[in-house]
Amino acid sequence: MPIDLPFPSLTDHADAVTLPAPERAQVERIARGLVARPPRPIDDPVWLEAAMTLSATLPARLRERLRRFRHDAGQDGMVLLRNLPIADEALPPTPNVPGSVQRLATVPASVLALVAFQIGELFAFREEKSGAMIQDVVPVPGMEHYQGNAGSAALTMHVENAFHVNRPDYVALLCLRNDHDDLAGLEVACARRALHHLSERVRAVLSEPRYVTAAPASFGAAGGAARPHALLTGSQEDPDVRVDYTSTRPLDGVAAEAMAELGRALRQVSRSVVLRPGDLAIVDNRLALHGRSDFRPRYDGRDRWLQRAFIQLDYRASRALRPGGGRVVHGG
Ligand SMILES: O=C(O)CCC(=O)C(=O)O
Ligand SMILES: [Fe+2]
Repeated sequence: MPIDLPFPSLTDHADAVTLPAPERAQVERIARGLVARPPRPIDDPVWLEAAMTLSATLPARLRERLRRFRHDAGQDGMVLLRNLPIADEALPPTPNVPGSVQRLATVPASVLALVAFQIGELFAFREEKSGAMIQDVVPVPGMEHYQGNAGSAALTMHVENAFHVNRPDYVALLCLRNDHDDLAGLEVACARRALHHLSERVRAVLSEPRYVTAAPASFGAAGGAARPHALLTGSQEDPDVRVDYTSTRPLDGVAAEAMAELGRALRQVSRSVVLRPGDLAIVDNRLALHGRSDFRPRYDGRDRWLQRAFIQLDYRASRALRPGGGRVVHGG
């Protein structure tokens, strides 16, 4: 006999959940309350604490869905929440400067923080986007070919901050605007699906410390010397993955072949999701890589605009790199 729940589960189509209107309205009320309540600077510990507290008042069915996702990110290693409130009637022009972040609370930034706090701890890196908790992912003029989120050429598949010992467990991307042509696809490729396309021999090579991943230039000397690591770790039948197809380097020819095989397998199982305004993709950064297809920005204030947050489960694990117990990881 199934146990009676006080509420029905949100209907789930594979890994996408569309928030019903009453839930959307409830999320919007909470977010607006958070915007109205001083202080408004997002990175102020008082604001972050209020966001954490209010996240407990999100609709029960949404919290249940997030709880299940945290337990198991499924075969795709991601969940897509649709129809979140982003106050689009009040949306300013898409920012177009490098390093753009959200400093003051807005409805979308609050929604992102509220959801993030129901999964784990919101955190950021001092060396990236000035350590802001809510960051803009926007195309920047002159950076079209940059291998980072300011670019608009295809962004190669990566585990976020793969070089870092305290890399995010989850990357959350909330869409405020899509590109003019509805072309930009968030690509997500999960190791769980890719594994079936790899031979035992290749998996064995990928499980050995035959690779190094460099820190991005922005991390500078703080990145330290890259230590050899495996691309697949943990359970042999359900491993974690750690690779960035721009900054991970194999240490020998056999390792290089295996890494290329993994790349082919990941491409075979990769899903492209064209995010619509109000869509929030949360990618399990231990199980899945992500990237982005190319698109054509116009720099007219209506370009593609995502807001991004990083989430960590074991907050204690990064304590040594978070001076004063704050949410910003220093160096690595
Ligand atoms: O633009 C995107 O869809 C993803 C960009 C990205 O990889 C990131 O912001 O971490
Ligand atoms: Fe990324």
